[in-house]
Amino acid sequence: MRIAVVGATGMVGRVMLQVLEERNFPITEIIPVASERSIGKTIEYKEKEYKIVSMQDAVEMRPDIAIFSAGGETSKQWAPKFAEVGTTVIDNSSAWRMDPNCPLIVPEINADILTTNDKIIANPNCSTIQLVMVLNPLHKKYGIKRVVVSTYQSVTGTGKDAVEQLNGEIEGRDVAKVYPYQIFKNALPHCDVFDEETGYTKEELKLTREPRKIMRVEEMNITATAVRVPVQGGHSESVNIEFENDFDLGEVRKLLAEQEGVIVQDNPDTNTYPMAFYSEGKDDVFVGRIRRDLSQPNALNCWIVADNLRKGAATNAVQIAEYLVKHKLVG
Ligand code: A2P
Ligand code: 11C
Repeated sequence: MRIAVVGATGMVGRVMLQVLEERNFPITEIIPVASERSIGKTIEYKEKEYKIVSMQDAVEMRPDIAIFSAGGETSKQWAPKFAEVGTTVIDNSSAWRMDPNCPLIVPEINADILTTNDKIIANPNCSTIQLVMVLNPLHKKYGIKRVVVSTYQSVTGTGKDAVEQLNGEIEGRDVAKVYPYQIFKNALPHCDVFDEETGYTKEELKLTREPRKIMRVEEMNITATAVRVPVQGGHSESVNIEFENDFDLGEVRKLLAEQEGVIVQDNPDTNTYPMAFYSEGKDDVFVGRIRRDLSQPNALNCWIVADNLRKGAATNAVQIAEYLVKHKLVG
């Protein structure tokens, strides 16, 4: 496969290259792409240096797959140009996710809908991916009625400038602010921009809309509050799930333990629960603090953590590419 990585110098792009390398993805040519200011610089892949090329040059090279992680505007403008020359785009931005013509894929859940005609495939939002990895097996068994999710999101979700803001504030350096306020020693109930009509942030709306499309359910109600915290390892989520039917806690743990890509870490006796710090660099979704909601029948609370740059972004995108190759849907 000839693979273009668009946004190769960014937070997700760098992890993308790392994940492709680790999983030994069958690559004959890697084409790193970034903004005009990075053209000519080099990027390392499997201990070799590769020159960063422009978008237009990359389109003309007609790669088999282009994995995009360079923001929504870049995707809107350039993904169709790649698709036109026959490249399959796997897009990590929010640009195409809710487009009815673009599949929104978490491979463990709905990769079976992919066909050779899908030229722009959307990778879901990071906080959505870790949520649906836990919701889906439980929905299949008990039917989910309503979900209330509150997130605690790592600064890596905003990009490299946000990590620089946090580190600068920790070290007492004068740094450019990506967030409207200091993030060190703070918690901002503000991820992505506000939607004027509803008062929710775009991140909160993604969390309410994307799971229904991925899980192919209309009737599941989700409400969300997304919060940025001074953390780098991964995103955490406090999740309350109300089911149509009653459940057995032991069976819930068993269903989650059996779900590929999910690891249950849940033992109050040993202080065992998922934590952002320990999720960093891992591809799994971790779930713990699984307990009945004592205020409501058929409901439970849990705590879900994942490395937002890996399963939340790069790993999920590479898994989609692996599925395309395995099922001969590309190239
Ligand atoms: P560059 O490093 O040249 O700015 P992050 O999300 O960590 O901030 O990274 C964003 C990524 O998207 C970077 O690789 C960045 O490249 C790339 N990028 C930003 N704007 C464009 C653009 N217009 N065309 C191509 N790549 C872009
Ligand atoms: C965050 N979830 O942590 C975002 C990052 O729609 O792909 C990814 C935004 C997106 O801020």
